[in-house]
Amino acid sequence: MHGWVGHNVYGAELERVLLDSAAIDRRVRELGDSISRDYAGRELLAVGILKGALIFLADLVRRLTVPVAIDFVAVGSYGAGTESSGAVRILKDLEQDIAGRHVLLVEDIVDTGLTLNYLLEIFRARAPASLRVCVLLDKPERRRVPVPIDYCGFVIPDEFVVGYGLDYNERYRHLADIVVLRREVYRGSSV
Ligand code: PRP
Ligand code: 7HP
Repeated sequence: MHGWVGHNVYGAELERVLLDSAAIDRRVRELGDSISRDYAGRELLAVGILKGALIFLADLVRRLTVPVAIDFVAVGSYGAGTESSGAVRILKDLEQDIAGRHVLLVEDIVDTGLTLNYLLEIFRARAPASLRVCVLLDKPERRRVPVPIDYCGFVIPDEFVVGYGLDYNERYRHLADIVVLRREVYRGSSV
């Protein structure tokens, strides 16, 4: 496990570990258990929202005890910084037809809610048998549109976090822990 062993192993841009890999692992197991119970007897289509959800999805599906297919969608909402422009669009659509399927949208973080709100609207129109949302991190203070969350890993404060799939300018996705980015790093960023 990466740790905060008396010095900043991550470099000057990072402030502190918010959730270490052991805590994440425990919570992902619990989420997997809940989802497996709820979907018993059904087959699931887990849809990961690229790229942030990649690592969470990979860990989560390995905790499921129901049959599961995997697909991905990519959307654009953020530029090269920490603030949403408000505009969301699909960059890569699903490869599978979701009509009549039990779809679970898997997301790393809900911030303003714009990304999930947009995808839920689009996917609802495709007539899935059911459509639920599983997010690892929820940052409710930042919400601009309400989003129904069926499975939530952690509620976190309004701080910019990286690691476990989450990035800042495409960096830090590979960290095993979820770590707070120093405000000085993105303060003054135009996006
Ligand atoms: C991030 C994150 C979520 C979205 C959440 O994605 O992974 O998808 O923003 O923000 P919202 O609730 O305000 O819409 P980003 O667009 O940075 O792409 P990435 O997943 O490729 O990092
Ligand atoms: C998007 C996003 N990406 C990485 N870290 C955060 O805290 C974020 N909020 N919204």
